[in-house]
Amino acid sequence: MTDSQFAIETIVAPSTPPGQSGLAVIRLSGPDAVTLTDRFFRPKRSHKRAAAMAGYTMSPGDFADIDEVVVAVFLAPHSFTGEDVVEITCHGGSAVKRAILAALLEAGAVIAEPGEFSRRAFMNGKIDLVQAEAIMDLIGSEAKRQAASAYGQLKGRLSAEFKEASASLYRAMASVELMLEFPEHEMHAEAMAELSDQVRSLGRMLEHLSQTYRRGRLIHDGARVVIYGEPNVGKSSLLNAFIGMNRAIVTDIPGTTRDTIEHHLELGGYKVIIVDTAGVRETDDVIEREGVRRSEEAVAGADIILALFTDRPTEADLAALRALQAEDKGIVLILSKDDLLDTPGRQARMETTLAMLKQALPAASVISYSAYRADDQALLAGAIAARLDETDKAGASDLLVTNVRHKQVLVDVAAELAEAASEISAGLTFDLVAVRLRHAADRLAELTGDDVSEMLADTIFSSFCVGK
Ligand SMILES: Nc1nc2c(ncn2[C@@H]2O[C@H](COP(=O)(O)OP(=O)(O)O)[C@@H](O)[C@H]2O)c(=O)[nH]1
Ligand SMILES: [Mg+2]
Repeated sequence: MTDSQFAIETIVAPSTPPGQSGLAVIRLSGPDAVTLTDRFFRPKRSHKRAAAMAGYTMSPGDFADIDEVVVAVFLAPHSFTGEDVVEITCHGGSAVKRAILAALLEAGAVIAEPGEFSRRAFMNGKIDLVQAEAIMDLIGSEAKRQAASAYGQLKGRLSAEFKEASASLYRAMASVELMLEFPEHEMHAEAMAELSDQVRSLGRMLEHLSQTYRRGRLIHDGARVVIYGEPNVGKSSLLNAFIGMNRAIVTDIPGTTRDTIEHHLELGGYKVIIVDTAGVRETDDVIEREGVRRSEEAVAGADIILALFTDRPTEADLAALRALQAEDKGIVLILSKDDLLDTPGRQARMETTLAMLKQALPAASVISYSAYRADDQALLAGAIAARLDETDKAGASDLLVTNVRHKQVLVDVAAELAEAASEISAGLTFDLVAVRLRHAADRLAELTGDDVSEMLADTIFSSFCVGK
């Protein structure tokens, strides 16, 4: 075995996206990060070598005098990866970026794999897996609440909760191991009951945490707001007016919209995916029928449904909406094309419809709407935001599970602990209980990566982007 097999390579990658930008950052991490930087950049003024935030021009050579850069140096272990890290901020033209990267690669740096900087941070114990995933979530955040939740996880709040659960599980395991080790030291019925309670309540705690995923998903993945109603009621016009651009084709021909159209926006700090659908009706047209099928699929996956009507909804319409409400979907009823009515007509319609809806769908909001009135867009935004707040407030904890991987582990471990608690109560042999608890502890450790398998780490890090 040679030394080189153990040598840690110095990795390099652009941390900013490809293409032109004002500035770009090229990041190095590893033992040669500083010497490589020293080789290619010279101090602008009196600096002797790379130092945090010193100004540099490129050294004479093939790419002499093509740019001025700023170099930030973070010496090990006080860096993101725990290794020496250098961030070179240059102008964001492709020629400059290419020249710098080529020089560093030629001199022995290797191009970083996707997620390799974070992977090194994980390997060097700077962050755990939950925090590594939070970094990717923060980078992908489109809305304020989404970013705040990811940042909370990056700061380690969720990891701390997971670690506390592990510690508590290890304590229970210790009691069981003791029993196995010293069978003659029989446990009193009282102590057995206490152990069973301890395991059961830990299981419940983890189950509750897994249930925050409902809200966590809403914040992390975004709320799906689906526009629903018969053809020609004004669904596509609502989408266009609401997002302020002509995204969907609008005509007076029923069945114009065939496919579902999605648009992302931020509303009240939430990420919202608004979905226009073909709507629902019986049709012989093959394409429209597929559109109707997709509309139904969109409705099934909706968090909030904007149900459009130009007439009073029928009993069948209301029954369908009630069924959707029973599935925990927020309903906003929209009386569309309001501008077509004169004031008395509108008033009469609103009054009777409202009375009817209050009875039929007490929890739904109702708004009278026109795609042609600017004020109505704010009204609609307010109605959607209120629904989102309601869903978001449904849980008491402000600690949210936003990652489906975490949720699945919590559900599995909670079930296993419930089982173990029953086994302890039933007086089953401790060998069985010990195996079950150990398995639960292994699963729980997967969360933070305390005992993570190579495969799991590979799966997680390979979805990262280059330069992070
Ligand atoms: N007066 C009026 N007409 C509207 C309004 N919204 C849509 N329309 C018209 O209704 C027709 C159908 O609109 P569209 O948005 O394509 O309906 P969709 O089939 O539900 O998507 C078009 O001719 C629109 O111009 C509105 O708020 N007021
Ligand atoms: Mg349409």
